[in-house]
Amino acid sequence: MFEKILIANRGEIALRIQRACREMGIRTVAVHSEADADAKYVKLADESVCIGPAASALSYLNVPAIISAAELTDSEAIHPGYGFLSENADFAERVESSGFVFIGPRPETIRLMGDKVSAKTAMRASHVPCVPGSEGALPEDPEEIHRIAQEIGYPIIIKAAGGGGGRGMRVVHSDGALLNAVAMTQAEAQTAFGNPMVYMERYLQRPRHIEIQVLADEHGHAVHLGERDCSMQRRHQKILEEAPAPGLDRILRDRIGERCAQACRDIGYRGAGTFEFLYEDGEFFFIEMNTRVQVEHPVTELITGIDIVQEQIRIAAGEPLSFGQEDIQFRGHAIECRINAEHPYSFVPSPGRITAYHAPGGPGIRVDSHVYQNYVVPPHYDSMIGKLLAHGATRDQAIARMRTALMEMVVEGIHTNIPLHQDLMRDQNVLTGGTSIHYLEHKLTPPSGN
Ligand code: MV4
Repeated sequence: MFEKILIANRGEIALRIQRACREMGIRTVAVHSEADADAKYVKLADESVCIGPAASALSYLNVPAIISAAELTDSEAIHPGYGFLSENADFAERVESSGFVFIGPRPETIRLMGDKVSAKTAMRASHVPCVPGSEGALPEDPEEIHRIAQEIGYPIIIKAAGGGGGRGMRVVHSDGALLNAVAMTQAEAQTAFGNPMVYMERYLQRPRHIEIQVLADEHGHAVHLGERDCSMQRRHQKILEEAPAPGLDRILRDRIGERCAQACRDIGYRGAGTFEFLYEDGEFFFIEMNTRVQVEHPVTELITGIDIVQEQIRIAAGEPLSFGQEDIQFRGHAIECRINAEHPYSFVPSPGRITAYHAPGGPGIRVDSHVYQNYVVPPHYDSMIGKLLAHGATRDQAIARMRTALMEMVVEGIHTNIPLHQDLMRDQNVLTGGTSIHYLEHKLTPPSGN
């Protein structure tokens, strides 16, 4: 096992990784920007290195500075967390060529999944069900493009191969709008991702967003840890996640989960990963794969009892998975509320000093947060200040525990979205479960006129 790991991230996930390391007897190195110099998790790390000014481009995305910090501190491995450099294949390559272990998949795998066209081709080859669409990237011939769209049937969606997470997409409702939409998406893709390649899919109008968590080791073993329902989102920012997905049949979950695990074996996947699906009318459609640990990983940890970050570290150290699919049991229900420093209904960021803070507790409650009283939320990064989780024997119990926890939680001095979460935990459609990806934006849109 490693003796020392460098954590190339900030905030709650930096603390989460640090906790996993401490439990495993591994020393930690925190790297931080000037804006995070006084953060408590930086002081809690065994060592810390300042890697640049507040702006992410000059610090958390500063590859030479991070590699130098690893050399300076004699670290053996680098955990990238989520966001920042976590899905950057060039970074993973630089980490490995500098003699460190990258805690994540091989660079080639990150590259394969980073290109959404090659990701889909690989998944189709492994019999993972995909959204019906073009076989690979769109051809140049306008007639061909029209023919593919006709075959799929409108509405269709044009997506950039270099996009993902909601960037570089355009819905098209008719033949007349098709070629212009393709040209516009290509131009945007060239500018945003340096890759003009686009592909086409049938546009699903009211899907849920359900993802499957997997773990795979370097010895050909792969398991799935079930699904998470992440449909509650606004502008591609998830705000609440849960596991299992309400109303999803167990047999269907095991079948799609096993397909994902088999795909991992087929492509020689290594580490933790997430298969993203759209789910509509009882069918799963693969859209993308994420090759990092995700913000919402704790809901899966709560229902399986498996520490996903520790497993990432063990896999990176070359250990075989210590359990098989038959050892994994799903117990109860877990919900995660992302607590953001923002106005609850306008979503305007609200950085600044937290003047009073009290974290909730009690049976089934988990808080993953790096903040505390007098902590100053910096304005330079995303607004998530922590995650509040509730686990219960049933979904109703998890919701009841979440309501109490939201009531107990105190964050003063800044605005947070806690009132929105309190509202959602009493929303009849949320209580029923199974709302689509459009539900939150629909709920927040005031009824117009008459
Ligand atoms: C789609 C779709 C409907 N049909 N693809 C947005 C994020 C990116 N990961 C894929 N996205 C979508 N792809 C087809 N064929 C609708 C979305 C989508 C969405 C997906 C997941 C979560 C939130 C979303 C919000 C808007 C659109």
